[in-house]
Amino acid sequence: MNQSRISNLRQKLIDKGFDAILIVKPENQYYLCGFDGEGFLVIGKERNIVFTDFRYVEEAKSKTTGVEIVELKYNISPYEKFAQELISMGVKKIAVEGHYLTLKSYEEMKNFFNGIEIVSTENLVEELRTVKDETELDFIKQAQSITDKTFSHILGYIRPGVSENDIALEIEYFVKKSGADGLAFPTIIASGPRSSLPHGKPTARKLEAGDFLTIDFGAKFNHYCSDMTRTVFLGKLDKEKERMYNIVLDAQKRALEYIKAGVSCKEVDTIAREFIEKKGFGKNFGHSLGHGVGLEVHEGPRLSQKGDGCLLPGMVVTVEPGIYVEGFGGVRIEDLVIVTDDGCINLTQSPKDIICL
Ligand SMILES: [Mn+2]
Repeated sequence: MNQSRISNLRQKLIDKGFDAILIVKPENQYYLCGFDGEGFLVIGKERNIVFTDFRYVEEAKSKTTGVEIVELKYNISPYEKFAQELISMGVKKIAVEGHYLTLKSYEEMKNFFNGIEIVSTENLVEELRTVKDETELDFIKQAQSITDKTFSHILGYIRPGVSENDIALEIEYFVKKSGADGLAFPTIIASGPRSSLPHGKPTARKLEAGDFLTIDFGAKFNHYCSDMTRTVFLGKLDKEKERMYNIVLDAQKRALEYIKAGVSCKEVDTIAREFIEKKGFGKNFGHSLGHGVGLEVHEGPRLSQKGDGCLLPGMVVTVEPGIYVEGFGGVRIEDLVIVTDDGCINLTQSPKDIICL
């Protein structure tokens, strides 16, 4: 499996005229060879090497496939070591991850890479990662299933007087107890007037009757993330809040119905956005409709007005319209779906009809 990932990347390198690529981004290293320590990965035309130090050598040997392990010693710059290997591999032109390599590393690299041309590239591995294979889909499904289980648990915990921090803590405990590696990202909890903050961090605020409560969280299972948002209501629902909720839900349903392989990423965003605009809340939906999810909670493709390209079967994306009214409250509903040839498979099982607690 990793071998086909490496050979897909190699083909891209050959097409672009590179002899090798230096991978520094951890998720890309893990994706290509299973290495999850600290180090560097070089993919060449014939050899692939993980460079790491004593702390990770043993683990790297047992966990990786398709790569040699070279130990980095403290008395030599890693870039000097790479240069020695690259020269022996006959590398003349190497790609680096320009969106991830620091300027300091680049300066150091230049000192040792005499006669090797260094070219900045972006997202070569991330592009491969947008389409998931069966193993990846299975891990994402399990991550989302833990997320759904946690949501149903947390509904029994939410009541006036409980703080946002309490809820966040209970979510994290339950997610880990359920077999996840941990959270996919720090949980977003925004209640009452704070629910108009699209990415509100939990605070000591205690819930009150009449609050909207937005909970956005996910689990990580075997390195793969899930992502879900639900907005619930405390007490007797008022008409304006119910109307807001139903507009968001309708916008999401429209986008979900539209999704299938071949449609443009930008169009999916437009479907939801135009609906919300028509209902008078255009300026209150200030973020994009969705994003890819995998080893990172935010990855390609982007479902936004800036998104380019089309959806492909096996992509995993969120669909998460929202309306946020300053000082009043906000609603977001987010599901996670797998794109298929004729539609999508919704992995999110948690209920979406308005929940009043
Ligand atoms: Mn999301």
